[in-house]
Amino acid sequence: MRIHILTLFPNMLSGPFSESIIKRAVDRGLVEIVIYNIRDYTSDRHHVVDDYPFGGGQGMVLKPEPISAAVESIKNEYEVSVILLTPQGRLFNQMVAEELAGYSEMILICGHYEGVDERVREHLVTDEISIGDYVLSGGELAAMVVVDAVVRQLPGALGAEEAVREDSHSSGLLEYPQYTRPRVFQGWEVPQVLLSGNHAEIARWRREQSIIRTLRRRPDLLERADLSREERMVLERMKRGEE
Ligand code: 9D3
Repeated sequence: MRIHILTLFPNMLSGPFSESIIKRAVDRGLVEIVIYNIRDYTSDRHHVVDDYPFGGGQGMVLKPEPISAAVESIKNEYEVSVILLTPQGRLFNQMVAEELAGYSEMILICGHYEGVDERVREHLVTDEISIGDYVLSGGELAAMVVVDAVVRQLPGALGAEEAVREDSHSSGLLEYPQYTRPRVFQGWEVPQVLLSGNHAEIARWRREQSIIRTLRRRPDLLERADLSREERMVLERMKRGEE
């Protein structure tokens, strides 16, 4: 997979991609990440990337020419998805990450300022993504989130053990509480069941903790969670108990 990132702040992006799982995926040749400074695609003497909005109003708008020139320089004989990171895009989630992981090449455009000239959206962009309902200063952090979530989906990006763990956690429930040594820290004890050596009981306790935690914190996840008939029944009883 090849990911091209267009930004006005290329320095924001280089660091995170040189660490951890993404670095390993790059080193293994699973993904190539290329960063472009939109300013390098201006053709005027002062390298202007933004301008005042037609019709007036606050803030600046990113001009279409440099973004178009950058996109056109990247496009090749293959189909390339052009994704604008914007608060107005569709909400990013694991399903979208899996969808993007199936692409062989994509361009991520990081917006900034008050926005991007609408003609970029209309004629160059094939998809728009937001990473959540909060205001960021630009699309760079959003691009990093998208790249991280997509790259770890690529076959071979995770170690064998990590991949197996991912699998066993795809139940749609929140994770159970984890503990490590010491057994008592500042008088705070580890739940007795985890020290019992009874693996069946430990598995049962963890499952129950996952369900309770999901009910309390993310009840929206329960509808689609992978629960047995018996667990559904227990859940209904717990719900009624909370009312
Ligand atoms: C004045 C109205 N603002 C929209 C709420 C304008 C505006 C704010 C922040 C326009 C762009 C931005 C910069 N943010 C992004 O480019 C961005 C973003 C975000 O702010 N939140 C969640 N996902 C994303 S993806 C790109």
